[in-house]
Amino acid sequence: MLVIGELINGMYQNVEQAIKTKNRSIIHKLAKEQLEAGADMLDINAGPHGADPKETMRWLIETIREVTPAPLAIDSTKLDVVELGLKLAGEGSMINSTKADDEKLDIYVPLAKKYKAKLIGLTMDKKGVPRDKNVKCELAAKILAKCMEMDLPLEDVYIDPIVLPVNVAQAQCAELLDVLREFKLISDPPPQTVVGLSNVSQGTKQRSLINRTYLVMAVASGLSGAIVDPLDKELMDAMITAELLLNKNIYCDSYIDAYRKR
Ligand code: THG
Repeated sequence: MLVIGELINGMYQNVEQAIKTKNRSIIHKLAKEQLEAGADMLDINAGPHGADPKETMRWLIETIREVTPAPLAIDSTKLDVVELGLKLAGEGSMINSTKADDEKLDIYVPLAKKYKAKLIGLTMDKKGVPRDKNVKCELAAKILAKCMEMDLPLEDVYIDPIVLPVNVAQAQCAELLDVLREFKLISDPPPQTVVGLSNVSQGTKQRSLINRTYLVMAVASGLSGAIVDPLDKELMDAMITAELLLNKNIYCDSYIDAYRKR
């Protein structure tokens, strides 16, 4: 399971504040803590309010590089921010993300290739997030076809079916689990998948419980990666245990410690 830490996001008040005041130690701490807690990668998002997202992305990456060479997922809808992020973050980074429109794929797939980066493809296009399962599968197939056509290795591609909050789109939560299972029929080997897990609990009062319950269900439905809060220990323990029960790791009494130590 690819674990991507979500905490360096200007959506969070502490990060927004750190960006404003150039407080490097807050960013250092968030980077180190998430990796120690089991994140394989860190999602980096300059946030919704910044006046200069490129400069913010530069500052965040340079600050993170003072403490770790870990791979980074560059989370931005702006092409120039993504490209700058890939340049600064170096090999093994990830583009988060592209939509499934041809115009977007024609830019982002070659960009991923150029920087030897992984690529998240969202199953949405200009028209927005489709409700229909079949449309989601069609968009996933379209992303994969484009990557194959342009020689981007499919092991570097992750399809994101887009998790919506349970309090506004309840039926979509169950549907997304079906979609994860149906994705497996699209290609052989099946495509890798990723979700922004915390979306599911936005605006609810039981965030941690909802997040970890949904993560276990999604892992059982074949999910291969997730953008999560890795400092939520119960979430990480639930994920590790789900993978154990799905026979992905060998049982021993100390399987949680063993996983954490890799
Ligand atoms: N798919 C992909 N990338 C993504 C998402 C996705 N990146 C962003 C997001 N979704 C995943 N990351 C987060 C980060 C934070 C929160 C949710 C998802 C979150 N933040 C608090 C909130 O909104 O309540 C912020 C408030 C605070 O605590 O200060 O929930 O789906 N590819």
